Amino acid sequence: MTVQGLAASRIWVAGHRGMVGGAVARRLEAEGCKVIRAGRDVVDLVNQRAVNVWLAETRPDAIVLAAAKVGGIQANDTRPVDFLYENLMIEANIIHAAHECDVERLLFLGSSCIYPKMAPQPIPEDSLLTGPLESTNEWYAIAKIAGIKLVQAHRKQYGRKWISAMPTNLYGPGDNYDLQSSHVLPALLRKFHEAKVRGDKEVVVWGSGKPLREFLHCDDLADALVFLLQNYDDYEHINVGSGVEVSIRELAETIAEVVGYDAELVFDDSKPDGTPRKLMDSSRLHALGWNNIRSLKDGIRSTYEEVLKNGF
Ligand code: GFB
Repeated sequence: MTVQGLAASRIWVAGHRGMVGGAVARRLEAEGCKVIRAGRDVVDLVNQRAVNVWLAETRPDAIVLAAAKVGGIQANDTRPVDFLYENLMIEANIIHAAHECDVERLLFLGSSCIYPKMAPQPIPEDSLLTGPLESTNEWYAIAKIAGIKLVQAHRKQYGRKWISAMPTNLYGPGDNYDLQSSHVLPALLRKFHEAKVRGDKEVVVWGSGKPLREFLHCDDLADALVFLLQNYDDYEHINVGSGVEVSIRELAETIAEVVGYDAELVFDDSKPDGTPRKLMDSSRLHALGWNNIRSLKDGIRSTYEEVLKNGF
């Protein structure tokens, strides 16, 4: 049984098929860990009994809980049951089974949307539960807040050395490029690429283009998470952001530059803007000694290269 420096530990990455889980699995393998992967055909994460049985047989040293139902603003806004129910079930089942099986370390992943819509900016960890949530993603946010609390409850009642990290808006290889359910960065990358291929004069951007967002490459997140598994053991969740925010209009302009196509931006105000601003205060993480962040343009460039090679 090992975990301390992580090397040679057996770590279950729940959600390895997703963008974040995939990045975490790659990063842990580079650290010398044995990564355990289990697809839906092996264990159904919304079924408590199935998770209990599988985990009791598998007995990992640690779990990175990256499995979740995720999506962009429209998916969140139109499928509240999926985002609330599935996420509650997945996290509760895994966390409960981890306790039953006495798993030493667990890292739960949340999201920056857990914070109040009008939280102070940059958003410190202690602004959690200080005000109303943004309505387009309150379902997902409530599920993720419950996950943080479940981890804290296990620390408090059973002394578990389990932690939670809250990443900002993410992008990178393995992202979802479906234009209805994706997040803004992959959506605009695809829209600009297809506009270039077709020679379109316009690209449609949802909302006003004014909301501000912070973006982090999933490989940078994975690096931060490995750092946290090695260096962080605290009751409070911890923010993981890049510290750089851009407006959606600026994001579209940067993507246009990377793709190399100058189309007119048409703003579709029938689509929601969501939270006006969502910049996280990641100073606690930086004070611990992690600050390994690539620039947004470099990250978009390598992501675009990847989709040109492997397709959307
Ligand atoms: O990335 P996104 O879907 O999610 O949208 P959130 C961010 C902003 O980009 C919104 C605008 O103001 C969108 O209206 N936008 C412009 C677009 N064009 C597009 C487009 O083509 N597609 C998309 N998707 N957006 C999500 C939450 O919020 O962030 C989740 O719903 C989660 O719960 C995730 O927390 C990180 O940043 O608004």
